[in-house]
Amino acid sequence: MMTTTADLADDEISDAERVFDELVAHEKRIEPRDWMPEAYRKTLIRQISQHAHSEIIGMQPEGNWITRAPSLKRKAILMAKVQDEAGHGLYLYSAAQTLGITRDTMTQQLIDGKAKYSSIFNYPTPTWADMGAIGWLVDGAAIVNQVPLCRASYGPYGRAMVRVCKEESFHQRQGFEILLTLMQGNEEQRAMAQDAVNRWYWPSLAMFGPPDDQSPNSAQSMKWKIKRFTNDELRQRFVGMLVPQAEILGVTLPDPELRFDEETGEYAMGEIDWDEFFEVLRGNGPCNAERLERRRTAHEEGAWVREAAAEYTRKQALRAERQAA
Ligand code: FAQ
Repeated sequence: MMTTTADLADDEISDAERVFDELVAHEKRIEPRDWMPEAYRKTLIRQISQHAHSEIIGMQPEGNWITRAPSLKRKAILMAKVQDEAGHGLYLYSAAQTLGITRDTMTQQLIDGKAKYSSIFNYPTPTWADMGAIGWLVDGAAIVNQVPLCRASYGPYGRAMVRVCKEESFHQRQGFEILLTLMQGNEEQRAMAQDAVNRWYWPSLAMFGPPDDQSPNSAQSMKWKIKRFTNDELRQRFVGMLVPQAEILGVTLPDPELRFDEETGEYAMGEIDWDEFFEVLRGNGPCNAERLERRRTAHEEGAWVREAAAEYTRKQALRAERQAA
């Protein structure tokens, strides 16, 4: 049973708040039955639902290549990967539901265009090499962002992340392997791989969110131990991971200013196009309209499945009632 602030008297709230603060301070998990500040609940619903929507919308750019994968083996792998993303969406919607929001409400917010999902999924996938670049860069960024979320203070979110990260790490390796195969191919194949890396590199850096001085949610989310690192810290970690892998692949990262700064011990990098990022967030990216339309149509076309499932549940309950009588 969920305990909300409305259930408690004022002195009980301060006791509950003290217990909450202690649990967070001692790296203990907050569970659905525990009291939590309303703002904590709201932040979690915001982040987890956006994350779930990202996984679901994120099926589309790769889904585009299932019918055109270059071999049966590649097709089977891609289908499994896209199905994994659907599974991640389901774990995440389930985690958000423990906070008192329904799946229907979240879905409605998404198809009405009122909910955010990751900027990255609003870019097109014109070539097979995009499957490699998405796996290497997008899943790579997702892992760097999500491994610390396995320690998120909210139990259902952190536990969902453990499984998600295991699967993402397989996804990343399959993307790397697609690019490696192309880079060992002919000139045209190598050019295709480099072109995909050129197009996905900057959007994958933007996935980590706005720079720290323009990230309104980071400070509070870190105090609550939902986030463990800032957006810029994780972006920096990601670039550090990519540089040696790009060398093995033989691809160039498309940032002429990228260099290791001995003094700071960090990579110095060129400026991300934040205007483009905020335009994508406002719904004006290259594929925003297409992604939402596809999701809306799929939801409408799936209405009969939801109705059939509800009817089956109703009949099962009736049968159980009759047997009990
Ligand atoms: N896109 O104050 P902050 C994947 C919004 S899963 C769109 O820094 P916060 C798997 C942010 O929501 C990818 N919006 O916010 C896969 C906020 O707006 P709001 C998704 C963004 O929450 C791979 C505002 O900007 N991963 O890739 C973005 O502290 C391949 C201000 O930002 C997650 O969701 C963005 N990139 O930090 C699937 C991970 N960045 O809500 C298929 C969990 C920021 O105030 C194929 N989420 N915004 O209106 C997080 O870690 C955090 O929510 C951040 C943002 C880091 C994304």
